[in-house]
Amino acid sequence: MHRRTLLPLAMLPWTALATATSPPAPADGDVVLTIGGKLPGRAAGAVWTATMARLASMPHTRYLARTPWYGQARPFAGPLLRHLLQAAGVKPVGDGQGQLLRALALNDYRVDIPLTDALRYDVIVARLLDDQPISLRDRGPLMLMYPFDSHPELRNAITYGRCAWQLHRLDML
Ligand SMILES: Nc1nc2c(c(=O)[nH]1)N[C@H]1C(S)=C(S)[C@@H](COP(=O)(O)O)O[C@H]1N2
Ligand SMILES: [Mo]
Repeated sequence: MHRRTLLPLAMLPWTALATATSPPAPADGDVVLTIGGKLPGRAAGAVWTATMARLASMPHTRYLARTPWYGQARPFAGPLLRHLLQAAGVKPVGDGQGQLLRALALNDYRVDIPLTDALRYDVIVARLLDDQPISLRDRGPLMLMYPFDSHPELRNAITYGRCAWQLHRLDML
């Protein structure tokens, strides 16, 4: 018998549904991004959170980027990572050298990113792909993206691996 899940889905946070067969898009009021970890001047455990509506209200950077997993170059758009970090209270020490940001994804993928990447490059938290919201199935709703097309030196496995898709949290280590 074909049976849908018996869990009271409406009561679960949308993140719990990321691996369900028909994942719903996050609702407007849902927190989609949390920034935490070592935030200078903030209590341990303090976090900055954003709903999709808040992210959507911020200035966006848009560029074409070719990735191995999407094949051809496609336009990505979203707030600059350094602006989000600034909003969250992340302060680079000096030029940020040696500081790491841990990106966490809904599928438990995690990757550590040098803070200098965010300072040097227009890394974005992409929320639009082809100018449309990115479905969970298409690796959304948020994805770290690097300007691969304008910076050939970024086209390597390490940097592609830093493009955490289904991104939901960033922690300063
Ligand atoms: N959430 C999540 N993001 C991820 C990964 C992953 O497994 N989960 N793999 C990384 C790696 S190593 C690469 S090269 C690219 C593309 O991975 P894919 O080919 O498995 O899609 O996404 C990166 N982002
Ligand atoms: Mo990779």
